[in-house]
Amino acid sequence: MAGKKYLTDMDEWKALFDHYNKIKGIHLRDLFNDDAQRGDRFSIEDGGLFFDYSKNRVTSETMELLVNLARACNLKEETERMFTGEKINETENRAVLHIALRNRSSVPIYVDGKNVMTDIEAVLQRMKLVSEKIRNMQWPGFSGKPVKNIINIGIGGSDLGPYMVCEALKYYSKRDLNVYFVSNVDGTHLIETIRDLNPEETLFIIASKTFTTQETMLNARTARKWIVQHAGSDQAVSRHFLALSTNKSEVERFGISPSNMFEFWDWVGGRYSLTSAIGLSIMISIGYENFIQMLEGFHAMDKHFRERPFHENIPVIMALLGIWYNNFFNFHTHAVLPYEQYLHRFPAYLQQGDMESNGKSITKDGLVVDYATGPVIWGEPGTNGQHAFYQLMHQGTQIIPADLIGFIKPLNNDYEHHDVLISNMFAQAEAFAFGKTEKEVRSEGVEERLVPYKTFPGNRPVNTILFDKLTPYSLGKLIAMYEHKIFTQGVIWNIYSFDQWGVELGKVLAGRIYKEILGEPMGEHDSSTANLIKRYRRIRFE
Ligand code: G6Q
Repeated sequence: MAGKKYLTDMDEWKALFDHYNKIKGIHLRDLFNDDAQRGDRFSIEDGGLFFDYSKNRVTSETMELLVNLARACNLKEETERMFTGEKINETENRAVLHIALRNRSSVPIYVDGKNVMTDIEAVLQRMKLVSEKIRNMQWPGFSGKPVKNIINIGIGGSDLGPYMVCEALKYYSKRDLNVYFVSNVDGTHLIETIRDLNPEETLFIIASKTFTTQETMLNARTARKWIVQHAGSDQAVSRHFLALSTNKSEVERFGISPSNMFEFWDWVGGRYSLTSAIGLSIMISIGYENFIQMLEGFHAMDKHFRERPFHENIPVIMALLGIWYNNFFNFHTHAVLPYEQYLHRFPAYLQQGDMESNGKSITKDGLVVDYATGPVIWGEPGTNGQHAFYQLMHQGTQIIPADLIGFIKPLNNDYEHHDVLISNMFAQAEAFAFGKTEKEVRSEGVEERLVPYKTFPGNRPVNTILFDKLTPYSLGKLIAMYEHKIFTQGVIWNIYSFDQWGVELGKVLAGRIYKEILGEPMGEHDSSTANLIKRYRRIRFE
C-alpha cells in the first residue's frame, strides 16, 4: 500500500467517505430518472458475458473515486506480483499461481526459477489418459468389470470446487458414469453413498493436498476396508484408489502407488484448486476436451482481469462495489442468486472462496483492522429463494446487495420453463432496485390500512450477470471472475487472502477431546465443555 498508510487514513478513502455522506440518500429511481442511458453506461460486455451494474447506488463520480482507491492500493502492481509467481502468500511463504493452471498462452511462468508450465502440462496429460480409460470403460475393478462409480473423497477446497463444477456441467457429463462426492467425517455420508453401489465397479479418488486431513483420511480408510473386504485382498487397492495430492510420501504410506497419484503443488491454494489435479473427477465426468474449454474460459477472464483498465474490468468493479457497501453503507452480507438449477452448489462454493480468503482481521503490516473485511456470502438458486428469504431482502431492515446470475439459452431446450425463470430474475432485480411506492400501491386500489404493508422501499443494489449459455467455457469465466473479485478486495483491505489459519486451527482442535471421549483422563475444560464430554461418554458407553 502506498507509503504503508493505513487504509482508513488514505486520502482516497476519506474522499469516498465525504462522497458517501453526500449521496447516501439517493434512490436508484432518481439515478435512473436522471439518466436515460444509465443501463448502457453502467454495463460491460465481454464475449458472451453481459455484466450490468447500473442498479447500484453509485454515480460516475462514485466509480471514479473507487477506482482511485484501487490505484492508490497498488492493485495493478499486486496483480502483476501474483501473475508472475511472487510469493504473495507471505504467511505461508508461497506463490499464488492458480492462474498458471489455466495459462493457455505459451508464456512461461516461473517459481523459484523453474517454469511450472512443464509440470502442469505433464499432469494434465496423465489426467487425460486415466480419464479416457475410465470413460471408455477400460478401467477394470478387482473382478474385471469396468468401474462406473467414481467417488471423490475430500473436504473443503478438495471437495467444494469439483463438486460444484460436476453439478454445474452435468449436462455435458457422460451419463453411464456416476460421480459422487463424500466430504463429511459423519459416517453417514460415506455409508449412504456406497450402500447401493457394487464395490467391483467403484473407484475412489482421494483428494487431499496434504493427505493428512482427519476427515478425508478416515473416510479413505473406511472406503479402503470396504474394497479390501469385498475383494478379499489388499491387491485391489491399486485398481480402486487414485490420489490427488502434493504429498507423495503420505500417498504411498496409504498404499496408493505413484502411478495412481496426480500431483499438484504448494502454490495451489485448496479453494483455488479445481483446475489442478483436484479437478480429475470433473475431467472424468465431462471429458478432456470440455475440461480444456473450461480452462480456456478461466484464462480468458484471467486476461480480462490482468489487462483491462479498472473502469471496464468486471472483477475489479464487483470488488469495488462490494467495498462501497461493506465499508461505507455497512451492508455486511452479500447474496449470490443463480437463476440456474445446474449452479445449485455455486453459493456454497463461493462461500468458501470468499469467506476463507477474506475473513481476516490482521493487515499485512500486522495491525488489527478498524474496518470491515470479508462479507458474509450466502445464497440459493432462484426461483426457490424467492419463496423463502427474498421477503427479508425486499422489506426487512437489512439491505443485502445481490448478484443475480442467469443464462440466456437453456441447455435442455425447455423454453417454456426458461422464459418463466428468466422473467423472474429480471423482475426481482427490478423490484429490488425500484420497489413500489405508496402512490403506486394506492393506484392499485389497495385498502388504505394495507398500503404500508404492500409498499416496497427498493434501493436494494443488484448486479445482473447474464451469460449467453452455460458452457464449460462460460463457467470457467464465471468462477475466475469471482476469484479475482476476492483478490482485489484482499489487496484493498490489505490482508492476506491466501492463508487460512482459522481452518488450520480446526484441524488440531478436536484431537484432544477425541482422546478424552475415548477414555483418557479429562484435561482442563470450561464447565460447559466438561459437561458435554461427560454426558457424551456416559450415554455413548452405557
Ligand atoms: C482451502 C482450505 C481447506 C482445505 C481443506 C482440505 O483453501 O485450505 O478448505 O482445502 O481443509 O485440505 P486437504 O486438501 O489438505 O485435505
